Order: sequence, then structure tokens, then C-alpha cells
Amino acid sequence: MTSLRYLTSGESHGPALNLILEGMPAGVPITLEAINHQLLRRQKGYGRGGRMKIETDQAIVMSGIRHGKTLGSPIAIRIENKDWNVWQQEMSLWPISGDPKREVTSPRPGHADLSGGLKYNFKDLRNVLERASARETTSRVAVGALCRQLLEHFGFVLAGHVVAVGDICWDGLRPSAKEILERTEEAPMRCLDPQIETKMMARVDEAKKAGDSVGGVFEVIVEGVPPGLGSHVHWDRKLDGRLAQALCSIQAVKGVEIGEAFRQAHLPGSQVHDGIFYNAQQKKFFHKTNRAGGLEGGMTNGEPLILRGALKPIATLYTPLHSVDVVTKKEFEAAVERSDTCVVPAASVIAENVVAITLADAFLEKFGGDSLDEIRHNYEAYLQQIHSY
Ligand code: EPS
Repeated sequence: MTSLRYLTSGESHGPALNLILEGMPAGVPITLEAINHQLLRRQKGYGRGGRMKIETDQAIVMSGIRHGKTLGSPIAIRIENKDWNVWQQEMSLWPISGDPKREVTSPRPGHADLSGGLKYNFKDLRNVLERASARETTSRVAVGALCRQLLEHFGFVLAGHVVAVGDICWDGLRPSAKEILERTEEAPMRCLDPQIETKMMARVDEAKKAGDSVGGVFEVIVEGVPPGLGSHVHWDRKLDGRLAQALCSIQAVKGVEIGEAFRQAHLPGSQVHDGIFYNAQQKKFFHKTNRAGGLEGGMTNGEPLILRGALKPIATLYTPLHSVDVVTKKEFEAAVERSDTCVVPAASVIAENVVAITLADAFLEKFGGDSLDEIRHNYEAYLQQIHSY
């Protein structure tokens, strides 16, 4: 990230999750409702476990905003963990008398437990799992909620939806981003097709009954993106790479696809690349297809972004896998922590918001200024330049 910077902190069962976002220009209207709306969306979805019934994630904004507009100063937000009430002993910040309860010594295959224990020299793997938990994404969604309020000002529309849960796949025609948002907002699995969604829910039920978990694939569409965000000139400025990093850093995401990448790998170039056309009336270059997913040469090409992420099934299983206790070295079943059966709907919301962070950073790089007015001026001048190109 070059224009924006942010840090998150917080343990899953600690007192709170925190974030600081630095680099937001001054004068951007922000509402608390819009932040809390994204936090609420992240908590929803069929297949979630008990924790989401405990929490009502709410942003407590500590700085960077005055009378509903950004000041250009760092924005700090705190989101309290209600579950902290019953974890105050186990997660006490300060020494406690007696043994800390709920120690974890049997690492879960697929989770950060063993690698983190080896790396940080912890025998109580709770010291790893508390931060590795996807609860951390609460902070990132709040950062994304701030960033998308800047982007929405310039006509960006971001929409995530679920395209696969286990072997149940949606493969329909993709509507506009606005329609995706409208049609999936109340859908339990954020799937566009109610019949397929019913099958997805049955897959989740089956997995839950078997003490198992199930993964899947989400898709994020972004409309209203101007051409020229990112750059071809250097590896770390390529926007496709930056988006892939943002998506792959979401817990449980093991694969990222841009456009139809995995299908295209098996086709000749003539069937892959999107022909270029010119609309003389609108003075605008365009593509009739968008197999590239809106990105060419590490830059946006003016078409909507189409991004996908593949999630492995959650690593905590109620029917645990084979493991070895890190203290006794005896073969043992992996630890059972309370967990979700399926988090693909939540991941699609998280993905929307981390994409918003990356795009806001790229947008500010290109059009950056200290105030929203200055940025608008730069943006409009660029649109004019493209128009007369
Ligand atoms: C999560 C909160 C966690 C888990 C989940 C994500 O709550 P708890 O650990 O108290 O049940 O539901 O974390 C994981 C899946 C994981 O592997 O750590 C959340 O807020 O999203």
C-alpha cells in the first residue's frame, strides 16, 4: 500500500479489535451506519457457529472524523468483543493466579496452530489461534467500510456473492453489481439462485451433522472503475497482484482467480482475449467481452473487475483429525474449538471490503490530494483527458 496505511490488532477472545487507518483525505462524508452495516453483513450467513449469536459488532470511532467528515488525520476504531466477559481469566492481559484455563496443546491440521507454535516458541497454541482467527477480519471490514465510502463517491459499486459451497455450484448469468447486492442481501448463503442456495444449505447441514466443515468459492464484482488504476511499470504496482494478495490474506482463502483465469489456461489465445472496440459517439474504448476480469497489464481497463477466491473448509472439525500433542508428543486428536461449519457467505463480504481497501489505495495513488475536492478535481481532469485521447 502506498497512499493508505492501516494496522489492525486484537485477539479473538480479547477485550476488543482495533484499527488505525492513515491516509484518508479530508472532507469525505462518513456515516457510522455504513460502517456498522458492513460489520453486520460480515456476521451473517448460513453455517456460522455460536459466536455470531453472542456478538453484535459495533464500531466505536475514536478519532479522525469531525461532524461526519474525515479530517485527514488517522481514523481509529475499536470494536469490543462481548465474549470477553467470559474469557477475562483465560485471556487476561496480566498474570493470573493458578493455571490459565483452555490451553491448547493439540494442533488442528490446516490451522496456524503448529506452524505458529514452532515459530513463536509457544506450547499453549491459544497464543497463536487467538490472532489467527478470522475474527480479525472484523477490523479489516471496518477499514473497507471507510474506504468504500470514498469510492462510492466516485461511482464505484462493489458486490460479493457466493458461487460455490462444496460441490454445489452456481453458474448463471451475472447481473449488475447493484442487482447482485439487492438479490443476495437477505439470501442465507448470498447466492443468486434460490434453488441452488437450498442445495448449498443442505450441504452445510450434512457437514454439520457429520462434525465436518465445507469450503467454497466467492466472487466480487466492482463496477464504475476507471481505466488506469495500478501500473505495468513495476511488480509491486501491478493491481492484479495487489488484489490477489489482499484476497489471499483472508483466512482460509487458498486460491484467487481474476476473470476466467483457470479456464483460460486451457484455451488458445484467440478464445481468451477481449477484442477492443470504439464508441465514436461516447468517445470511449470498450470490450464486448470481459474475460480478463477488468485487468490487463496490471492496470484496470475500464471494464468491471471480476475476482474470485477459493476457501478451504474451516480447519476446526468437531470430528477431529489426527494430530500430536506438542507437550507429550503423543498421538492425539486435534483440539476442538467452537467453530463455524461454513464461512463462504461471510468471506464474500470480507472480500468486498478488502478489495475496497486496495482500490481506494490505487485510486488515491492516481488522483490523490489532501481533500475530497482536490481529488474530485484531479479525477474529472483525468476523465476529460481520456475523453479527448
Ligand atoms: C469468527 C469468530 C470465531 C470463529 C471464527 C470466526 O469465534 P469463536 O472462535 O469464538 O467461535 O467463529 O473463527 C474461525 C473460523 C477460526 O478458524 O478461528 C468471526 O468473528 O468471524
